[in-house]
Amino acid sequence: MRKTRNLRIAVQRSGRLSESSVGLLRRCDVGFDNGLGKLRSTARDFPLEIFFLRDDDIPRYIEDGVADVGIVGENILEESGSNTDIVERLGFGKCRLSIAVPRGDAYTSLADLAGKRIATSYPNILGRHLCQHNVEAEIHTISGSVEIAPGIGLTDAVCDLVSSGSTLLTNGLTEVETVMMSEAVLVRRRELDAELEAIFASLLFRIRAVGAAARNKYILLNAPNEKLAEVVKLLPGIKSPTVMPLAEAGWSSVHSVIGAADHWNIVERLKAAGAEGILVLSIDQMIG
Ligand code: PRT
Ligand code: ZN
Repeated sequence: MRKTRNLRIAVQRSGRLSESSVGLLRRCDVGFDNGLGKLRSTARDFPLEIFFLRDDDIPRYIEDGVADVGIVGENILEESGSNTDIVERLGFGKCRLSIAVPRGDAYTSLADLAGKRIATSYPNILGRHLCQHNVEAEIHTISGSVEIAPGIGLTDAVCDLVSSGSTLLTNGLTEVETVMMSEAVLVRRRELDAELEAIFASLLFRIRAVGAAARNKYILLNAPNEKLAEVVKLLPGIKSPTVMPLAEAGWSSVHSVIGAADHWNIVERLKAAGAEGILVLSIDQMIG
């Protein structure tokens, strides 16, 4: 009997995307061992092999056919110029690639950087951005601690990833321009044979179900029947809320799914509308 092949997925070994990438696969019920220092692992209950790599290497590994799919920051993908396809935005590792200048320096537009020196680990993205705006500047490519470059007199500005902004702040820099927004994405090699394509479709089905679950909450509540119409109006549900009579006459139990982003707002309005015993639960997987 022919052994089923494994789809090979590349994830970051250790860094900002590692925990969420591994967590996502685990929430898809893909069980594997990722002990410290492990470079690859075979899933126990899904035809998947996981490669743990440096994030910068992931696009190349996929393009070269060493891995089939991967989880990587859009910033890395864009910088690599790789022709892998983004299949899904994953909602973690959110940041932006921004230009920053020393606090107090006059800045009105990108044109102010003409002839200036800019330190970055993203020379390709920055180069394209400057070119699009017809600005010629000198790009200094450095691989780490970009934010110290102006302070030590190496450059006039930086172009680096920002999330909270505290690194820029502590280094006396002000963000003046967003070059790109980024988050972790699921990417794939264009050409997959039928067998791998089918495995990928199953994995994607699970990833989407986990993603949808994370964006929603399951809500249960009791409401007196005379308030039911008002309560139900606040609850869209997947199709519409489930309403069932309680053992106590005159009361109903209402079940529904609501967006996680503003669920507190809805809960407050439900309470004000007469709902009682409101329970809000996390969802593991949600298939529309
Ligand atoms: O070893 P390996 O090469 O795999 O890892 P790495 O050190 O190159 O990458 P890592 O783990 O730092 O980041 C992996 C990915 O996380 C990046 O490619 C981005 O897609 C994403 N990400 C999200 C970030 C940030 N947020 C982020 N804030 N990557 C880096 N930073 C750095 C930034 O460079 C700066 O030094 O954090 C600092 C700024 O953070 P704030 O919060 O002070 O603004
Ligand atoms: Zn890296």
